Amino acid sequence: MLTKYLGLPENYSEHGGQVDQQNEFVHWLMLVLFVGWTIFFLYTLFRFWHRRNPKAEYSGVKNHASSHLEIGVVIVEAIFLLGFAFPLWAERADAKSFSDVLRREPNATRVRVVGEQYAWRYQYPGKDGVFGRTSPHFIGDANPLGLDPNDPNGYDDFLGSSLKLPVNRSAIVKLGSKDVIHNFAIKPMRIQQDCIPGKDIPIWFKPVKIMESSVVCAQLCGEGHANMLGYIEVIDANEFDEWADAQSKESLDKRKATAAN
Ligand SMILES: [Cu+2]
Repeated sequence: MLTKYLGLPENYSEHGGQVDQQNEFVHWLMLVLFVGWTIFFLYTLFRFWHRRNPKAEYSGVKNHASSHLEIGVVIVEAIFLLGFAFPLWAERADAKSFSDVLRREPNATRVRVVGEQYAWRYQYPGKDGVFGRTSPHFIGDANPLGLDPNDPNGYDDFLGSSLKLPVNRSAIVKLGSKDVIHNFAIKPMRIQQDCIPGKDIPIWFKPVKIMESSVVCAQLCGEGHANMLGYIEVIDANEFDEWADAQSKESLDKRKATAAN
């Protein structure tokens, strides 16, 4: 109920409500701490006012009320962290969660997202569902992600200039970087993860409403960081399948044409 006062963008993912709830818990705790500390501060001003205490007292506080309160705060924070935040994060990023997703939804969307100074690029695995191998050796103007032309798994892969996803289907996004550390963030999806050079880091979420929004880089990555803006589009699932099939076929046809020459 507090969340509507936090100025959060509308949520478009299945798990987003839990993130907002967590956010709300933390804000309630902060509110309690703020009010508590303010009351304590005012009390101290009054209690130790110099006119009431012309002579300094050296023995200090003798009861343990403050220690008990501090321990109480630590316990509440531990519950938030261990009971809510860790499980929520594990559900997004643990190795087991991906096999669970694929068991539930064998047709889950899979995309590889690569950050570079200062753009996002998207590789789809195509009809076979397997990403082609990539290597920095093959990176060039016509091959920005360095797809290995000799890997058959990559023949039907295609690149997207925006992140297109079907609605109501889980999306497993594998994140990487070509240069420095970036951070893939889609606020309306309540999803965010660092992209680290040399690593493939997967994360998953399920868009539940048709939408268009931005993919932003949430890690200061250089002078063009503020312009590192991508585009996400969640569309009807049939429309997505048609689009993906057509793109995949186009890649295969192109491949056949080059092979024939
Ligand atoms: Cu960046």
